[in-house]
Amino acid sequence: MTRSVMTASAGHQATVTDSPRPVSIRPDHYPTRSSAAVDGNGRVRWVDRNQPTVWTDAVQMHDHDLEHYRRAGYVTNEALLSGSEVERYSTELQKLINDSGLRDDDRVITEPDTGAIRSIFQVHEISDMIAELATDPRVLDTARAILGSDVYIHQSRINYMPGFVGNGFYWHSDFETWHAEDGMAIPRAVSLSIPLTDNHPYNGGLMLIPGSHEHFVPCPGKTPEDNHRTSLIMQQVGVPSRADVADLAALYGIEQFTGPAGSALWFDANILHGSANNITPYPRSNIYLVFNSVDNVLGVPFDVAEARPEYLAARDGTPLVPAR
Ligand code: 6CS
Ligand code: FE
Repeated sequence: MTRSVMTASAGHQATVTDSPRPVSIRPDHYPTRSSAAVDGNGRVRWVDRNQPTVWTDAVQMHDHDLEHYRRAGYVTNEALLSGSEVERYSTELQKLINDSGLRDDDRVITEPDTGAIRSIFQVHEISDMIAELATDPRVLDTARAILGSDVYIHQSRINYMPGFVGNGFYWHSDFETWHAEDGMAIPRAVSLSIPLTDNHPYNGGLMLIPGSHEHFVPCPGKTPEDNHRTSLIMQQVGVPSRADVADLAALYGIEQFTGPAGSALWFDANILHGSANNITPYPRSNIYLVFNSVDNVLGVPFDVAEARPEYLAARDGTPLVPAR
């Protein structure tokens, strides 16, 4: 919709387009939220993934079974980090959590009920040690084998999920948010989650629906302005309907990633996942590094006029160089 306004300065007519959504010139292969297709029963229509999950023909990379990743949309590694590396990174995490200078930083998300730190975003720019992890060949070779190109960090974070008060993350596809709110065109991105405390079934271990990465499930609802101010605490828009979660779970079942500190979980940008609250005394603190292909750099968001801040979604696609 366009309307004419008198500009204050020159007093001449100007035309302002106040379309509520961006005019993205790129085709939207994965319409969601306000552009989701709905059938006669009010159910959204799933969109088949029309891109590969693994973009090379690699079947194995640094102890990762990429055949499993293709099929299930995720793969684990028993021991990516050594015992001494786990110690070093755990000390780094504690340093970050105790850094009072970070407290008022927008990149720090706290639990609303207790004020405990829930997440710290853009940790690869805050901690050199975590930045190094991203260029470690065990990590970078695997990300490049999955995405089939040079890669850069789209997002990094630590999810602390503290004992007793760590709230979980409701079912979602990361890509659905990154598409709608960050302008990521296709799911050519992969997340690496490295536990630095043991991940158990009972302290918020990540649940995944294997195979769900093959279906893009549009989410109902229109994206509120500055959605990230609430979605990173309790995501309400950008989550699939219960009927869709139930259908996917009936189709594929639910699996759970559990593993000792130093193990690893790689999961596809579009796989449906979530985690329960942690009421045990044992924190579930994991580092997350999200790699995006340099051929999939962010553009205009597909469902909001204003892109999210760069600490949630990097817009500089300069490729990572492997540390040798
Ligand atoms: O919105 C995001 O980018 C974040 N939200 C969730 C629930 N998972 C991915 C990411 O950390
Ligand atoms: Fe997520």
